[in-house]
Amino acid sequence: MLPRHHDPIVAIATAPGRGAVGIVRASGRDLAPLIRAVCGRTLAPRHATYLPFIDAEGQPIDQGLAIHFPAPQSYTGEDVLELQAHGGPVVLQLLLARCLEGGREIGLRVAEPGEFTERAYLNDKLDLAQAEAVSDLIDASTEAAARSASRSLAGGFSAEVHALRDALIRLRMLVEATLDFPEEEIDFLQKADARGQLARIADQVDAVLARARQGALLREGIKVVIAGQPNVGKSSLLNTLAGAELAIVTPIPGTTRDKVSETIQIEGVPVHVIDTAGLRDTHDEVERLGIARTWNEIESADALLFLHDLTCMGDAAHDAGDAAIAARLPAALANGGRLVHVFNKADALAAPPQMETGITVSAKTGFGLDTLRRRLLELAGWHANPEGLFIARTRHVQALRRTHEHLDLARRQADSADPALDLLAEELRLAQMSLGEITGEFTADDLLGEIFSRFCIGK
Ligand SMILES: Nc1nc2c(ncn2[C@@H]2O[C@H](COP(=O)(O)OP(=O)(O)O)[C@@H](O)[C@H]2O)c(=O)[nH]1
Ligand SMILES: [Mg+2]
Repeated sequence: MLPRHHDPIVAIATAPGRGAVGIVRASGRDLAPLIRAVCGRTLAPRHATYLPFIDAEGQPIDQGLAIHFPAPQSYTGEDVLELQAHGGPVVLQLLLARCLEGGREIGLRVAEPGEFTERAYLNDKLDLAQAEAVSDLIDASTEAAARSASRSLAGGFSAEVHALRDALIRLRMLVEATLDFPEEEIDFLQKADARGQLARIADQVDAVLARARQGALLREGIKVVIAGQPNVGKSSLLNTLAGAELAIVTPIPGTTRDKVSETIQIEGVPVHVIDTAGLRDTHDEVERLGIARTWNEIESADALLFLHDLTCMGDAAHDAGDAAIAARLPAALANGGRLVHVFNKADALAAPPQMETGITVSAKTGFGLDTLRRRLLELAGWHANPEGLFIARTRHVQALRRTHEHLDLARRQADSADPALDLLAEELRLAQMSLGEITGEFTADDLLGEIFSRFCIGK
């Protein structure tokens, strides 16, 4: 444990700004001196006591509830003090300053982002996947993401990882015991059905991996960029998808100069939709900068909606404009972004054509948008029912992939004509290490620092 993990810490736990109630929270090995200084008395464990919070002269700063959670029955596993005051920024700053003053003798300092949860993790109150779920729950942008984060926090994901780990440990014990009795090596693979066990574990890893991938999608969502020539209806499409007038719509080409973005949800999956400046040759300096940004956005998109205007198709200038964009797309989508052609303004034609190469829509009437939404989910690889899903991160998906790779190598040994049990044992050990990274059993300190630094302060 790093030395900083011994300091008592304090922070405002509620969001900045005004609110009915604001909370200052402290955690440390022994907070008795702090409690005496700020509350002027001792507190019954886990009881809310209404009292004045006092300054150094004994004058009240505010009146509120104080709760003492003695170690180890607290969020962090240490002594925790929670002060619920009125939620004004000045009151809370005063209270924070008073805590720092009253806690000087015990070395109280302001907490860094995620430090409370980091302590909960270090004191075995939560494993790493659960600690990450705390932050994912706070950051959840859709209801489905919030519910899955809550499931991960309750230990749903960790339980599946632990079941895999336990199966791996049993197999490892078998393999390593056999290593100690080399004369039995040949029998071992048959007798203990080591191949069958390996195959079953590998299948389970694949199943968890598939669910984790869906969970990561629920957390991270996908980035969809709408691009095309000016006036084809890009801003209208964003507005219709979002159900709000976010971007300015006019018949004047070149209206949108900066990107406008909105996160919408499709079946609970967050979809970050970005409207961009229309792509054309222009001498307007501001518009040119906007167009350069459009191309940057396209390069990092998971999906690009290349919007065409059905009412202009066949017009030579318009078709040349579309062709010029199309020529640049392969390079811009080199990072794997998927291209979807979308033909807009179907409502303006008596008989809108069914375009085989893409989806026909009307941003004005909403025609075709359900098909478009389904296509986006399909491109993202979403095929889950958010019920029962747990939230996951790219980090977890990668760890499961590595587990899968080590199991593959182990199976190759087991299946070879002359299996080397020591190599098999080593691959199983590596597979278990990769799994352990998810729950934090084997996780480097710098990765921990990186994970917790992305939390908000006071959590
Ligand atoms: N009839 C019809 N007009 C549309 C549709 N979508 C956009 N427009 C019109 O096309 C013009 C340009 O729209 P806008 O969304 O600003 O296009 P952008 O330049 O690509 O962002 C506006 O006059 C819109 O009202 C549509 O689906 N049907
Ligand atoms: Mg626009």
